[in-house]
Amino acid sequence: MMRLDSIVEGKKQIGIAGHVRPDGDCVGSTLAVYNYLRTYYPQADVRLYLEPIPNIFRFLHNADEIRNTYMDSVHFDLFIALDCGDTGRMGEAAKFFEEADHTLCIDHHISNQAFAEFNYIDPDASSTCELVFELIDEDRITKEIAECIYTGMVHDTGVFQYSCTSAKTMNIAGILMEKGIDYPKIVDETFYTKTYPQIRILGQALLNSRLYLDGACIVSVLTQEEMKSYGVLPKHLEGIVNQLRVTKGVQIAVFLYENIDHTFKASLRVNDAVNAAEIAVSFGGGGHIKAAGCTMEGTKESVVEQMVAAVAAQLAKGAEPKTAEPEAAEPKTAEPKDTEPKTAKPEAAEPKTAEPKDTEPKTAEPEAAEPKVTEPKGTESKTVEPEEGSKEELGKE
Ligand SMILES: [Mn+2]
Repeated sequence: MMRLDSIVEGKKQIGIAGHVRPDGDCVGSTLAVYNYLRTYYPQADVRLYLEPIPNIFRFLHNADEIRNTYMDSVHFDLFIALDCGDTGRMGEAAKFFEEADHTLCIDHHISNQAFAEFNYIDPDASSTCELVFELIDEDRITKEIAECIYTGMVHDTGVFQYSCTSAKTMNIAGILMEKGIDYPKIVDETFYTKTYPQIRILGQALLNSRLYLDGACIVSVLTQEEMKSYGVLPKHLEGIVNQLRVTKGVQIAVFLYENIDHTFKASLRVNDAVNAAEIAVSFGGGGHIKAAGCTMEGTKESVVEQMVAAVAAQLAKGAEPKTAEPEAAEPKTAEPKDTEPKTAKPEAAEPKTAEPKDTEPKTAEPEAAEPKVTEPKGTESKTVEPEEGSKEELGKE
C-alpha cells in the first residue's frame, strides 16, 4: 500500500500543484498535503502552486502561503500533482512537474493515464481528498489537515449527495469530524452560501434554459454581456449546471457560458446511462461519466446545435441494447467500479454514478446545516454529480 511518507522521505525541495481554476477538492487536497508536509517535514522546502483560489476557501490553514506565480527558479526533487487528470490541467505548474526528479500523482479522474512516476489513482473515489486521507496515517491528521480534506470531500460529493459517495467516504468523513472541525460551518460557508449576484445570475441562467430532444436534454447559455450586466465572473457560475440537472425528465444537462475570447465553456451533468465524459472528449474536453466539461467554438446558436447533436448521438448509443450483457442495470459505461454499490437505484438504466470530478458541483442550496435533499421529485432518483474536468469555479466570494 502506498504511503505518502515513503515517497516524501529524504526529499528536500517539494512542489505541489492542483488544476487550473481550483475547486474545493483541488484546494482541499493540495492544502492537506501542503499542511501535512509543513507539519511533519519542517526541514523540507515545500511550495504549493495554484491559480488564485475562491475566497470561500481562504479560511483553510496556510491558504495564504499558496503561490500564484510560477517564476521560481528552483528544481524540485519531488513534485506532487493532485486532482489533475493530465499534466495540462496543471497549467503553468506543469513545467515544474516535468522537470522534477520524482513525481507523484494523486487523482480520481477516470481519464487519468497515470502520468507520474508514482500514481495513486482511483476513479471510484469520491474525491482526491479521500485518496489523500488514504495515503497518510490517520493519527497524523491534525484538525487543520482534517478541515482541508473534509472541505474537498464536501465539494466533490455535493455534500455527500452524489453517487460517488460511498460508505468509505462517510466513514472517512466521520473520522474527520472527530478531529474537531466545524463541519456545519464548512458546508454552509463554502458550499451553500452564494452572493446576491450569484443568486441573480442563477435565476437568469434558469430562465435562459431550453429543453431539447423531447425533454431529455436541457441547455442553458449565458453570454459575456449577461455576465457583465450581473457583475459576475466564470468562477461565480458554479452550481448552475447542477440545478439544471434536477429538471424532471432530463437525462443530461448542459450549461454553457461565453468566455472573453468568445469560445464557450460547457459543463455537462448526466442522470442516466449516458457518458458525459465521452461527449466532452469529443469536443476536446474531459471529466467523469456523470460530470464533464469542454470548451467549444462557434456562435451561441452553433455551439448549442453541436452540443445537442452530440447529446442525441450519446443518448442513441445509450439506448442500444448492450451486447451480451446479462445484467439488467448495467449501463454500458458503467464505471469500473468498486465494490460497493453506490447508489442503489432500482431503475434499470441507472448507471451508478461515478462522479465527475472536477468541476464542480455545487448546488445552490441555501440552507445551512441541513441535510438537504435535493431530489427532483418524482421519479427517479438522481444522483447528482459533480463535475468534471472542468471543475470550475466555485464560487462565491
Ligand atoms: Mn476532484
